[in-house]
Amino acid sequence: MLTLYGQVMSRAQRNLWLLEELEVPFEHVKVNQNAGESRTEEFLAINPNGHVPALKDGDTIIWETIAINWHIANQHGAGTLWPADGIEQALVMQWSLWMTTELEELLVDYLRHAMVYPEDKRDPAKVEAALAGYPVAMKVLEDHLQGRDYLVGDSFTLADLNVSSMMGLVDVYKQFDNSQFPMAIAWLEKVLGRPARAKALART
Ligand SMILES: N[C@@H](CCC(=O)N[C@@H](CS)C(=O)NCC(=O)O)C(=O)O
Repeated sequence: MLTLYGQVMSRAQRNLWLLEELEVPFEHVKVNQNAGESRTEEFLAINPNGHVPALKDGDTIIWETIAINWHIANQHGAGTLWPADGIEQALVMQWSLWMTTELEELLVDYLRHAMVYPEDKRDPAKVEAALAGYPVAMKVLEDHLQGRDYLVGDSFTLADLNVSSMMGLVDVYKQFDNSQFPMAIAWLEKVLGRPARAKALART
């Protein structure tokens, strides 16, 4: 039995959505990072970085959302969400890492400094940087999605899930000007509408 640590209103949403897509049974421990629960001695023994999520599979503990999803998809999604073809596997990883390196920090900075942090802790420079960086990354997505329904191949894969889940977290993408990105937004709203994501969101 797998154990997933992390509440749905965190990056753990990425893993919860995948587990629901693949209908994998798991125990859900709703560690609340906002209440300091990812920094307890007990949780630091699970993830020494003090972050959620983490996954326990037997004696193995895995952290980092992309690595967790890679493991789950390899074990339970081979030939579906995890493509059989080696080139497509590389492209799934390309898009997953693209999100974490090109867009994710910028979205998180925006969330923190425009929405979550109290006024006196907000840094307007972070908001400015996010507003400047968002269209640059989104143009890459928009250009790639011309004539395509999904990021890799012609069906929904782990690439679509890993990229869209972070943009869908509290609908952060709606905070930006998306008028130049119709294909990307149509793709995003299609994949975020999947029933398995709704099941993950219900795990509050
Ligand atoms: N790169 C990591 C980031 C994990 C992360 O920063 N998690 C946040 C929640 S989304 C967290 O635990 N924050 C609380 C803390 O660091 O104390 C991943 O993708 O798993």
